[in-house]
Amino acid sequence: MLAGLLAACAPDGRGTVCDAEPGPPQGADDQCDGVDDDCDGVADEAYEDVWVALASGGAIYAFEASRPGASPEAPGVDPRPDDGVDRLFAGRACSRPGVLPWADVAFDEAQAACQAAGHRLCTAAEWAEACGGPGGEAYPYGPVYDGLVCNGGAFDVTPGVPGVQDGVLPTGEAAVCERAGAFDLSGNLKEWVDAHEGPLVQVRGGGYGSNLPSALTCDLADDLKVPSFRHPGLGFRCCQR
Ligand SMILES: [Ca+2]
Ligand SMILES: [Ca+2]
Ligand SMILES: [Ca+2]
Repeated sequence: MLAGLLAACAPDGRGTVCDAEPGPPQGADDQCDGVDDDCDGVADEAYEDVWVALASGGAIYAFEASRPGASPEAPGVDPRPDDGVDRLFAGRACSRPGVLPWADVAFDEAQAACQAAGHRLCTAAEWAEACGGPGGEAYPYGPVYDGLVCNGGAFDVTPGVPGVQDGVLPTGEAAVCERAGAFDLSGNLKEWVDAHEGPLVQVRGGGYGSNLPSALTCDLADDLKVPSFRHPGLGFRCCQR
C-alpha cells in the first residue's frame, strides 16, 4: 500500500480497510445541549452554570433550572424511555438564560437533576436570601408589590393579545424581575426548595398564575406540596456551597 493512503483493499479482496488510528474525541463537552460531545458517557459535564453568589456563602442558580437542550420554544427532552417503569430523569440541571425552564418535575427529580450537575437543591434560607436580599425585602425588585415586573398572575406574557395571558416565559425574559443578577425568583415557575414540613415540601416564590401579591413574596413559606406533585407551573433551581 502506498504511504499516505488511509484506505486499502482488504487482504481477502472484499472491501477496504482503513489504517488510520482513532484520534481523541473532538471538542469540550461544555454546552448544555444534552449531547455527549467527548463520548465519555456523561453529557454536558463541562457546562459552567450561571451563578449568583450569596452573602451568607455559596451560590444560587441565576436562572430557574432548565433541561439540557432547552430552547426559547421548547423545554428540552426527557430521555426516560416511555416504558411505564418509574425512574428518575438521568440528566443534569442547567442555569441558562433565554430558555424555557424545567417544569412538571417532582421533588425527587429536581433533587436528582441538581445532583447530576454536581449541586443540590437550595435550602429555604438560601432561596429567601437570593430573592429578598440581606434586608429581607418582600420582592426581588424591592419592598412594594408591582404586578408588571415579575411574571405573576397580573403579568401579561402576550401584550399584543387582548386580555391578560398567563404562561411560562423563557428564563430571564422578565429582565427587571431581578436581584443581584438572579432572575424570576418571584413568579414564572414556582420552585421546590429542600425544606420539609412533615410529609410536605415547601414551594417558593409563586408562579405565573399567582394573582395575590402575598403569594409572590420572597418569604412565602406556606405553599406546601407532597413530593410527588408535578405541575406545568412548578420547577426548581440549584445551589452550591
Ligand atoms: Ca461528556
Ligand atoms: Ca454537550
Ligand atoms: Ca420562579
